Amino acid sequence: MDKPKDKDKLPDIKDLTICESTGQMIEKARSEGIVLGFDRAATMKACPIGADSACCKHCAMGPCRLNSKDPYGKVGVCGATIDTIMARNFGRMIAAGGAAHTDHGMVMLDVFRDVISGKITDYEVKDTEKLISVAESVDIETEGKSMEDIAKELYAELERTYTQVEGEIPFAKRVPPKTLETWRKLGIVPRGAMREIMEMMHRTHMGVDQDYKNITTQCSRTALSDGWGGSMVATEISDILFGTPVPVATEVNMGVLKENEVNIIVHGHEPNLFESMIASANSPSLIEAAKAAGAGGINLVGMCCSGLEMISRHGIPHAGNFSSTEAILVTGAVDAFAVDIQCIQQGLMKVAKCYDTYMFTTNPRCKIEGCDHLEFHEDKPLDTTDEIVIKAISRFKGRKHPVQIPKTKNTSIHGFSYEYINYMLGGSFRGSYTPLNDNIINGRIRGVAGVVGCTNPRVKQDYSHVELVKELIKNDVLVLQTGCSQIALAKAGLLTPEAAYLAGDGLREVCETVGMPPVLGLGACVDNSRILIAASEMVKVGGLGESLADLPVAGCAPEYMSEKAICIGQYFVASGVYTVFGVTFPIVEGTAFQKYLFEGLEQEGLGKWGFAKDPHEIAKMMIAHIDKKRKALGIDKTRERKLVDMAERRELA
Ligand code: NFS
Ligand code: SF4
Repeated sequence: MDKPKDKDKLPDIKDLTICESTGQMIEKARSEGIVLGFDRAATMKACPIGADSACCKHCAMGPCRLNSKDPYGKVGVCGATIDTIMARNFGRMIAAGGAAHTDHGMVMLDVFRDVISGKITDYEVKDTEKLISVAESVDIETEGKSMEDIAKELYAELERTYTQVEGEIPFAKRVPPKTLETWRKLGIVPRGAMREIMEMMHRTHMGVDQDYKNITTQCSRTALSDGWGGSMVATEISDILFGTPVPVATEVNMGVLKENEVNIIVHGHEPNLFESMIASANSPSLIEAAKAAGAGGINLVGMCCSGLEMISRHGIPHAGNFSSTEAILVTGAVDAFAVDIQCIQQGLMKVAKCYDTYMFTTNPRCKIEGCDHLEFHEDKPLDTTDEIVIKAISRFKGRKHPVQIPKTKNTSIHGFSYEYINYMLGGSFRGSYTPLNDNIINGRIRGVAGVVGCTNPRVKQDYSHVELVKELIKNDVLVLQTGCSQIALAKAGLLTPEAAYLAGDGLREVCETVGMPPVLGLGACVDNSRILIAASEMVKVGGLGESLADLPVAGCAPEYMSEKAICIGQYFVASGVYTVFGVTFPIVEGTAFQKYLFEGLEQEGLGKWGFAKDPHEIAKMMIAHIDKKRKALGIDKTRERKLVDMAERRELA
């Protein structure tokens, strides 16, 4: 086991996380000589040139490193300028991030096809209402047709999301007309994701596209093929197969582990594995086996994004976000840890070994050297998931490590799908986003913010998420959440209706009337597509402009770390949303490419990027943007009047 070099030099735990449970486990790990990502981050100093994206290794004439202090003082051996180098790197991040989401979405579509053809029998079309509404949204005639025929037609149509060589992807039909018009003008309506990602990789090869603006155009097109393509298909098909979420109260944090039960954690991104784990964990014979081994039962718990899908659909407890995945193994209480794809740190394996936790990779795309691989097949899913439960029971029976489970757990509510928000606001007979628009227009709600994305051990875990969201709701901004960010806020207790007391007067009034939290959990990272659909509905309902770019909304990933997050950021920007990132931004400040991303795109009718490290600064930027949009819509007046207090009134007189 690699020992931390000098224990005294390691950062203070209170600077690493605001999550008490994770902090306790970092401390325990240190005392046992186990190194977690938090401490690796402290000893692995980030390369400053790489952090600024000022280097290129696209060919063997390089690698070339430019100087971020004097970005135009040098060019690469081929003559590539700083703007070309940064734009190409950015484009490749988007290609990789988009590939991850779209490959996942394509797998969901594969499963859907095999379910409707009868090849897969363990899953079924659970939500026929959703099947019909998705089919109709892409202009499939549903009147008088059987579910099977609708499903087959929908499959054929959605396959184009990936494979279409020419023309627009199916969900382009959901884009507000004015926004779509802008995309057409700029040439960024995506074809199939495979084509866009391929072209992105081609154009960023040595000696191809060397005009940062032209590269950025393909960045937008590729990213949109994820947001309105791969990710959206992943969300919609998951809902069709496993049910559209409705709000459910559950528990989050490490305290959901149970000392006297067989604890199984699933961490990853595809709901398929997890859905079958639920079946196995509820199998009477396996529960019997667990009891025979002396356990009170089988405790199935989620982490990261697939955990978020399960929390939303089934109320399965959630143990923590990305930065807590290694730390939770240090409890010694985890009997099996099953992973599928994405955000699975290689370091997990080593920690799992230290505590004799059975760790399994299950997807052929994601194996880890030295880790047991139990491949998951959707046509015989229980073969794998039963085996995981059996292994977990055997580890429980032979537990050799003292168990130390942090006590904290928090109640929170998740599962605010686009459809549920519609119902919640409008009532069952006339579900509608009109009340939301009305409350934005009358100023009770100032605007809407999406706060999403990863946690990153380079910054204090959860801190920026929580500070940012608190400030937003205090200023009457309704917050929508996906991904690891949602768990940060759930642990802080903000995903409950009671948290409305932290909101500004206007937002609080709306929350109390509807009985909703001021912070709504929408699901996993692919479920950012739900935010796009909700925003499109706001445009359609009217009164807030004609395109997505007119809406008083903003987005943020305050602790991002992955290429997927960059791709999400770009598709929000290309959709018309001001999107602010924290931690670091892969760019040299003051360059033409930076100006283009941070200002130029907005002038073309899209959204724009922003960057700041401090959550309060981020809040200020987002609120200023929301106010700017309100002003442009002519709805700022109502709000200003509301803010004038007696003292100011006297002054005016
Ligand atoms: Ni999304 Fe980041 Fe990973 Fe999910 Fe969590 S880290 S970009 S939230 S688990 S993908
Ligand atoms: Fe250097 Fe140009 Fe090769 Fe990049 S493509 S490594 S900048 S020579």
